[in-house]
Amino acid sequence: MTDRAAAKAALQAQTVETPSWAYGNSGTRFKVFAQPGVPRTPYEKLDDAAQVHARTGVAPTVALHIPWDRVDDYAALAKYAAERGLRLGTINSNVFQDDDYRLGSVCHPDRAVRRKALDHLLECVDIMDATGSRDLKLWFSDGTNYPGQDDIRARQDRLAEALGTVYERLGEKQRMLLEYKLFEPAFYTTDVPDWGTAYAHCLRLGPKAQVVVDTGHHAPGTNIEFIVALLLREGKLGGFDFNSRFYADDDLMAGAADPFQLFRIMYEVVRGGGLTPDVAFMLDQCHNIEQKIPAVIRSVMNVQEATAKALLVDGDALSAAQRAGDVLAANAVLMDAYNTDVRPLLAELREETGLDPDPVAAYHRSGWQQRITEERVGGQQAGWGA
Ligand code: PSV
Ligand code: MN
Ligand code: MN
Repeated sequence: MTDRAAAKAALQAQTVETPSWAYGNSGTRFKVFAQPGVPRTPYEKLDDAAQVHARTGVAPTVALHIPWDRVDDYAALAKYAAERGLRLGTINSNVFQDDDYRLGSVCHPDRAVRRKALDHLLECVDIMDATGSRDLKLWFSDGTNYPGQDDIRARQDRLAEALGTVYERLGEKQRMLLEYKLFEPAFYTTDVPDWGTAYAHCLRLGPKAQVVVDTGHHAPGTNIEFIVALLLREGKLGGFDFNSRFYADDDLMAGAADPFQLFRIMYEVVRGGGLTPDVAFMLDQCHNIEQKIPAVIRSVMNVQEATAKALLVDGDALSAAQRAGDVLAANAVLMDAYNTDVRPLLAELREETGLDPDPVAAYHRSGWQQRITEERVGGQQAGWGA
């Protein structure tokens, strides 16, 4: 038997962090299509994120990207967020958009470049102190393009040294989330290409170092839910960057390309006791051609739908079938949950908490899109595809 009331309580407690860069203009290396009304400042990104939270009720934090969201006074930015019912979330470092990083950042062969990258990471922790953020997200574009270009093992040593210094700088309640990615922009070796590499570094560092799983960062066919189950089991799953992909790191809306995969991931989260604040559920996506705010709302809803289905899996029936070795029955239990239409449950939950049951429609009715289209001229690029 599944408990609808318990499922609703869990859904009410789950929050999804939205990324500041999802609100800005973005694109591919071929073209950035500017959209009317996009934010011109980090403050305006927060205004848009507040719309997402107002409609969904479960998106109270916003991830920042430094330097894309650089401001003079981070405490003031945090105050501005609080006035809108938001908090500043994960700080994303950026050691990939500078000419100096041609051969890497913290893994670069030149000590001076490594130092520059490390200083940026340490500055990000200073910013966390000012914003009250818990997590520092580290994604490194470091790698090589040609066999022999650099020493693979020496690069791991340099990485470990930098990570160790950042780890020592973290406050009592702060964490670092190490993100892996199979390839791109490096095409031969990547210095943190997979969960195993991230896990090995995090294990050495200690409990404040955790792995973050970006759903778009694996080889096609990779069983991501297995990775999730394993990391949770080892106490090393720090969070997710949700997005969906058809080919590579497409950064499409979470749950759009493969909702079944998102369900399977969320099932392992629920199964492994990961539906807690210790696991950060973040979006990391860009909206190149679709309207941004409703796309973020839709993505949050997609995460909620996958979570709802995972919560509806009949655990007793599933383990009975598994114990009996009844393959088909076990699979049917999982598929029954996946095939449940959870939209009425979520609509009910929203109504119970004073929200419109249809967040996207409510957004379109709100007049916000018209207002920003008229008021904002010269929107800021998210940082991608320049
Ligand atoms: C680059 O692939 C990336 O999408 C990583 O996933 C980071 O999380 C994100 O950019 C922000 O730096
Ligand atoms: Mn990511
Ligand atoms: Mn990515």
